[in-house]
Amino acid sequence: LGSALALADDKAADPTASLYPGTHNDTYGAPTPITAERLATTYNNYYEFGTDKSIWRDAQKLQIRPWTIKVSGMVEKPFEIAFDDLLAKMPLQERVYRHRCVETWSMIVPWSGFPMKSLVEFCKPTGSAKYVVMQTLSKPAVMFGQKDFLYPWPYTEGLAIDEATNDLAFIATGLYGKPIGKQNGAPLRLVVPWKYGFKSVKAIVSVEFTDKRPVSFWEKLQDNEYGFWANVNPQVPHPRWSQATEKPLGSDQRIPTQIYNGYGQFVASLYENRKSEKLFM
Ligand code: MTE
Ligand code: W
Repeated sequence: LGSALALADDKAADPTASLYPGTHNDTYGAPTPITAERLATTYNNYYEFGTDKSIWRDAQKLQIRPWTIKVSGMVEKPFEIAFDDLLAKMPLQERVYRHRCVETWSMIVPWSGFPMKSLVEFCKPTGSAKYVVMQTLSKPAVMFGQKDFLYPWPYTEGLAIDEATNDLAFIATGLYGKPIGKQNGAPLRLVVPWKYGFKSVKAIVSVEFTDKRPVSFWEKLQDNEYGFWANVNPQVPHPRWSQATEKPLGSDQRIPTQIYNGYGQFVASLYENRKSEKLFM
């Protein structure tokens, strides 16, 4: 009973719960079948809490209020903003997206949040900014995975500005019509559904604009296996496994993987002038 009460308190204490799910937007499709909530919230990749999929309990120890996001680099004026203040300024929407992990599992989930484009505009980058870099909180006392010095913490990911301002790029603050759970990246995480899941950095505390392409977490660790662009392509195998098919969470049948994870009509044009790059790993 004690823990049930604590859980209820936690929910009641979330000052943003009534905002969800936000306005439903199916401009980018309404894929089915939606993955069971229990699966999407108990099978996670979040190396800060360990390398297996069952980190959801440990992730509950993370404190997400207060939460500050620092905006820096090539912007008109660097600033910090509290998550709740940012959320109040952003147009909340719900979008159902496919998600494809580089390890070949996949899911279809209803995210709530706002376009990354709205965040970029709010940050007021200068004309010379070419990339946006996002980092996860650093808190080894709770995120005990960060004590493992073999990894280049904090988790870092980046997008080219034209990717970040493509309307498909999303910042998720909710999932299944509620504030997003800690295991899925609370209070805010990136969602770029045409790329492998590792690009979608969780628990963001900093947004930096730069003219130099950043080196992301997995790229730093193993650049021959995980590149910067990481667009989904069934025809380009990972060096150690095929990317031709995927296993939806909760299903025992593999299905074909689609180029750009099925979002080519919205994003393929971003790469017209980048054909010489390693776009698909
Ligand atoms: N973000 C951080 N900070 N740490 C991580 O380990 N894993 C990534 C991405 N974002 C990861 C992260 C990977 S590989 C995937 S597939 C997705 O988160 C998983 O998101 P989910 O747990 O919400 O399904
Ligand atoms: W992944």
